[in-house]
Amino acid sequence: AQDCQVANIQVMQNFNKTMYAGTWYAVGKKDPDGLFLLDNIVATFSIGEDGKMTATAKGRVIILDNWEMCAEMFGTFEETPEPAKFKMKYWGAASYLQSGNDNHWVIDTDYDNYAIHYSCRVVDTDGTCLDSYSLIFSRHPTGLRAEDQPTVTQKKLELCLLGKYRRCCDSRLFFI
Ligand code: AZE
Repeated sequence: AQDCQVANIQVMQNFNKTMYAGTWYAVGKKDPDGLFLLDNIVATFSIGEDGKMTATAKGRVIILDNWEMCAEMFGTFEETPEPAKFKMKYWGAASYLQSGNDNHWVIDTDYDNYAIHYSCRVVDTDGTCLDSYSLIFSRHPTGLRAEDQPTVTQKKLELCLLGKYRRCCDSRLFFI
């Protein structure tokens, strides 16, 4: 059953950041309030010699109402006692892009095909999330494998976000 309490959200057990490293293509997303990456989102995670995870993300954004561009973003991750829960500090290559600190939780992944990311920015007084964003990642720019769809749907339900995602990212544009 879903109680939609942020504190009760199950994350990936025994998360292995080395296996998570590499490129992920967003094939679905639930937006936060305000500005966010629109589509064509590709994220690449790396593990440094110090063992710390970092990431770059690219995506289309529209800023200043009608200026469309490809945002190049960077993130560094701070570990927490739970291996799949990170604190992400992020910023843009250009100063007019967004910067901030977000939670970065890996809800589920098989490392080779799909990953479900979740970030709650604001927890409501009742313990549910007031402002969240979530990305469904695939290792394949063409989308999720049919066999991974049921798992992803189940996790969307557990995040209380079923029906709130939209498909994103014309995969052809990844290669431009
Ligand atoms: C994420 C993948 C890991 C690295 C980063 C990510 C988040 C990026 C943003 C970007 C927002 C940009 C905006 C620009 C105008 C989770 C995709 C950095 C939150 C709104």
